[in-house]
Amino acid sequence: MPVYRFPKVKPSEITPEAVWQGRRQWIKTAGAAALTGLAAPWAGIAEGAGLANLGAKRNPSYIVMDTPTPEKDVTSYNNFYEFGTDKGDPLLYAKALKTEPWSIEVVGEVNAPRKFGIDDLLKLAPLEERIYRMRCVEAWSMVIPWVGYPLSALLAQVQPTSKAKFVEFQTAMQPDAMPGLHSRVIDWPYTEGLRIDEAMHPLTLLTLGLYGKTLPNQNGAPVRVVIPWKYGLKSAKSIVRIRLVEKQPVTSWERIAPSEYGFYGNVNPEVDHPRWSQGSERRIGEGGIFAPRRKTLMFNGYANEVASLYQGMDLRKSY
Ligand SMILES: Nc1nc2c(c(=O)[nH]1)N[C@H]1C(S)=C(S)[C@@H](COP(=O)(O)O)O[C@H]1N2
Ligand SMILES: [Mo]
Repeated sequence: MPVYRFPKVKPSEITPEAVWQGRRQWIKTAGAAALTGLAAPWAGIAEGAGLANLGAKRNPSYIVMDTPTPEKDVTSYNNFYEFGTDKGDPLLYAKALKTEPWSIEVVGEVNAPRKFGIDDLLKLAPLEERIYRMRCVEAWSMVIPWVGYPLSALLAQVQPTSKAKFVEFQTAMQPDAMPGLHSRVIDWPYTEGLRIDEAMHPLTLLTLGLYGKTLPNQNGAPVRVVIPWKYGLKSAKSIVRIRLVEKQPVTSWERIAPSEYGFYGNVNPEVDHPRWSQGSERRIGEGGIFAPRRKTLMFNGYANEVASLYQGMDLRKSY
């Protein structure tokens, strides 16, 4: 059985506190697992076969020790409204998404606007595997081994100007492949945004794969972002255009329901959605509706890393 290797430096030197605590928890779990003969959370996918596929190296500084959600659930329980609003629709219909050729155009307040093909993106920075906790605004969560690198590596290539205060993501519109575009559930294209410091934060991942393989279409192939301290809706799938702008962009969700979805979308158990509580969540893959709910953590458990970004802000107003 392949074994998870700890870094040579003391993890407490390089690892955010929460992750480190999680790792100690994991060591206990692994020890207990060895005694009882049960598999440790990681045993099944540590250095798994898929890893070789994209050639990603696991980054031990960005791993949570929760048991990863089974790949089958990650790829069959999805929100991707372009393909329908049922959780099973993206798996059924996203096959029709045409992912080749593909490029992301990066424009706006930048000195070097550029179009990046997928081959450019795959070479732009070393691919890392990171295991992130993900939390949907609908109060369910998953733990997903993503493959990608910090979005900051892409943004550095285009040299943002001093006026670049926000980043806007626009996602693909393929009317022939996307039945959802024919009903106006949201104002297409699906548009999301981040403040520039959020976009440059090392946790914000330009994502090209999961479970070691290229992204399945239903998870936002061929390229998406992942922002683990925010509700899932911020993590735009199948991105075709990134615009750096001076003014705060209006996101698709804000436009449909401004009282329910603000620009920030930070996971916050203290600020409920107007129609339901955000205090707890159901972890997908954990025994369905009978499994005990988990308490939702501030910033989805990434407070040590990101709370400083919001110092002095009223998080009830900036939801
Ligand atoms: N283009 C696009 N991106 C999207 C969505 C969408 O409907 N369209 N749904 C969002 C929501 S609500 C969630 S929870 C996550 C789900 O990502 P996953 O299916 O990979 O878990 O994608 C986000 N990105
Ligand atoms: Mo979501």
